[in-house]
Amino acid sequence: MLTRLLLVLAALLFVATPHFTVAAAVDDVDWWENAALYQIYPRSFQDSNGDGVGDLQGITQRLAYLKEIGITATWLSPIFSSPMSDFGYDISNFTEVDSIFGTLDDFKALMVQAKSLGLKIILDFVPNHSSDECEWFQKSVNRQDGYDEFYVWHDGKVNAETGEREPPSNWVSVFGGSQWTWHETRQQYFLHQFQVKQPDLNFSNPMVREHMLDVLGFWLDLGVDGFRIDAVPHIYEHRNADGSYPDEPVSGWSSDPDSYDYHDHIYTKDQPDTVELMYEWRDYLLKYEAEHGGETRVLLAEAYSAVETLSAYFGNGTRLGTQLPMNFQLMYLSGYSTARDVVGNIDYWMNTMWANHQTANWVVGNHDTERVSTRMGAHKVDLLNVIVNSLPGASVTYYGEEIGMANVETECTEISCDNRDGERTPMQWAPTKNGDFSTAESTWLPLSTDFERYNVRTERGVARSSLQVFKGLQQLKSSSAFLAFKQEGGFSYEAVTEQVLQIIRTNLRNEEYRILVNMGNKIEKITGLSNKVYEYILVTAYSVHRPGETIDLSESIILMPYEAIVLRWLA
Ligand SMILES: *[C@@H]1O[C@H](CO)[C@@H](O)[C@H](O)[C@H]1NC(C)=O
Ligand SMILES: *[C@@H]1O[C@H](CO)[C@@H](O)[C@H](O)[C@H]1NC(C)=O
Ligand SMILES: *[C@@H]1O[C@H](CO)[C@@H](O)[C@H](O)[C@H]1NC(C)=O
Ligand SMILES: CC(=O)N[C@H]1CO[C@H](CO)[C@@H](O)[C@@H]1O
Ligand SMILES: [Ca+2]
Ligand SMILES: [Ca+2]
Repeated sequence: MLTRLLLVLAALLFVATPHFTVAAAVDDVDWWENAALYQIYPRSFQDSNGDGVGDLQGITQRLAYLKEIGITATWLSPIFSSPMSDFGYDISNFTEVDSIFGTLDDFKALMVQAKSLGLKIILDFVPNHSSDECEWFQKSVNRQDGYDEFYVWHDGKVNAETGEREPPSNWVSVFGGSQWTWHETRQQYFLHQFQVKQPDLNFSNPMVREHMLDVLGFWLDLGVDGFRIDAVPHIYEHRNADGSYPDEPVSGWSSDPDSYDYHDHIYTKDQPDTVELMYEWRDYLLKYEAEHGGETRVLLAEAYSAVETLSAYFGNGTRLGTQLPMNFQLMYLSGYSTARDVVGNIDYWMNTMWANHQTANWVVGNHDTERVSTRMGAHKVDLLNVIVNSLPGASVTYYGEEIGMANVETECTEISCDNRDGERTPMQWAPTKNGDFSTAESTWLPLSTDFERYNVRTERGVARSSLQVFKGLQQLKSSSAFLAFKQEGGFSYEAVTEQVLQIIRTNLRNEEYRILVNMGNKIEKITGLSNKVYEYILVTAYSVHRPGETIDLSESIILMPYEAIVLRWLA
């Protein structure tokens, strides 16, 4: 019903609107609104010096590949100086490149190559905490002038019964255990929402905020196109007027008092000041743009928060905030999710974010989440890639998802023992030694055992491989009908059966694409989708059709299990 209404509106607009507004409408889409974003985990993309760990020169060598597959911008997980206790999410110097990744000159060379290819570079920005080895923390420990209140320190409280000192509150860290750790030198507790080696900065301190703006400025001056802000909901904590910290209530989701899920995080997540901070950072970027020119600089925000909170991050009518509060809804799908489930997860975002701000982005995975192949099954990888690249807005691909990489079973080593290692293994470039990731004898994490089948070089030569499907999708994503999503009736989506998702993309030039995705393991026969004749233009491995074949949708269409196709109306 909704579909039909939108199509009728589109048809009406086509009649009533002269052609020049078409161009104007398409041009109204700023680069980030429809971007194909790609996350690189630098340790695992390409090793250039044979030490078994990826690095900046390696990324530079591989930038042409990103261009080949149609990427607009890539964001790099942290490349900054770090003791690597959380692989770079524990930063000891925010304006220095860690030697394992190379030098600042390597980064400058990367920027030059990216600019010459027309690729945008986005850096990870980790404001919530620094490493305990950061000079700022050392100064704070020693109460040096100006740094005394840089972090969140507290004396703790004395237990009336035992007379012993206890942490200021019952807060549990994201990785388990108390958020408060006693510091012998300073004789106070410090707060850490993540690891002990990641003390939280005090964002109520204007000096901290200023230092962080300087960090943004440092990298902007080197030409970066924006930042992806880590762990946004954790930046502020609630503090009572008397300086004490309130306990968090039990959530009922976990029986282990040391696990993060044990409490409802009403005082340590999504505090109101966070929204204001997003506006402050965006203002800084806007000022930078006004002074230096060039294209829009973006802020992506990592926030596992309710969509209403994300909506406030985006802006409120008078203030602008982060352009891309990341949407993880499609990451929550499982192997059992039906097309109707998918629509529910899409609705959750669209009903608020699209309705209020006409903005959307779709994340498939990241370095904290099992890969699609493992989470949903190898036969669902292409389906997810089709869905995120067919919906309006920006798509966010985690490296390797375009070739269908799966999680790898890893064992603890001296270098790493993290339950997230399985989705952080080396990129699979070719069916040769170490997948052409490194010339080392061994790599920091092992290669997948099936890299000889799932790798870039092999998939380049196989029609309908995940890589070929992904490339085809990027071509469509940058075409006129897929860019016209802000126009009335520019898109629609619905579950036409329990298992079949349909997405329609149109523009005012009367072009129309229909994307059909069969999430189920049964053959589906569908009638009444349309009364027009279409051409198959993109097919996945499970399809029995070829591009160029036609189909009359006034009759019926048959979809094989796990088949996804893109049809174009032959007007
Ligand atoms: C970070 O490194 C730069 C360059 O080595 C140095 O000038 C600066 O003082 C360092 N900053 C901190 C906070 O350690
Ligand atoms: C954070 O900094 C502000 C401003 O310097 C200060 O008023 C506040 O007490 C500090 N908070 C903590 C927990 O130290
Ligand atoms: C938007 O947010 C700013 C800063 O928090 C606030 O001052 C302003 O009143 C808000 N505007 C609206 C329309 O809510
Ligand atoms: C997805 C993501 O970036 N997660 C990171 C959030 O922040 C913590 C602490 O900085 C990291 O450990 C996660 O990897
Ligand atoms: Ca290396
Ligand atoms: Ca914090």
